[in-house]
Amino acid sequence: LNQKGCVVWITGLSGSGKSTLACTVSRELHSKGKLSYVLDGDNLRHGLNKDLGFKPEDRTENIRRVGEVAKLFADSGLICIASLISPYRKDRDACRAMLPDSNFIEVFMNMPLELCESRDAKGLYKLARAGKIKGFTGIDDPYEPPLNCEIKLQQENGVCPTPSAMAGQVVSYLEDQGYL
Ligand code: GGZ
Repeated sequence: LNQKGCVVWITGLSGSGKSTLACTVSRELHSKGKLSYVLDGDNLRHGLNKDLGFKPEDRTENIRRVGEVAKLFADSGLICIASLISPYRKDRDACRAMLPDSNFIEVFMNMPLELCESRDAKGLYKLARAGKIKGFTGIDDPYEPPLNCEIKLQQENGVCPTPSAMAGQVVSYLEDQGYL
């Protein structure tokens, strides 16, 4: 029985493809007979974290809580996939510090702001540009890229890899590390 759990922490701008990747990795793992669970920032903000907004201290608390829950899932032997903007390096590092080091796998969606903004699925960038949302990550709130992430996903020759190609990279990494 393979029960080695871990946390796959996906960070990046709104619209960079975090939720899609989380979902695709989870489905891929399921097809390999491996249980995983997705903790998605936007979803959790409707329940566990519905008391939190987007001020820096609220984001920090949001990430801390998700980090704690992810740790519980990993302790139980699951692969826990967390997808949150998690814009501040110190908050992500604090989550990493909760786990034995190799059990925290940081995945950076290194997508240009222009690409994320052009997708604008919910029209939030448009609102942020118009000043109707204040403190939007990438517009008037910072995103601090990881310095030492385990996996960096990005465009090649100006083209973003497909979700399934990116999920493949994550799954290969998990295989190499003995999680599958
Ligand atoms: C960033 C915001 C904001 C502001 C609302 N800044 O792409 P989405 O829309 O569907 O998901 C984003 C979500 C971000 O939640 P997280 O919990 O991942 O953020 S953090 O890790 O920073 O705590 C976005 C939407 O909420 N959203 N206002 N001001 N994203």
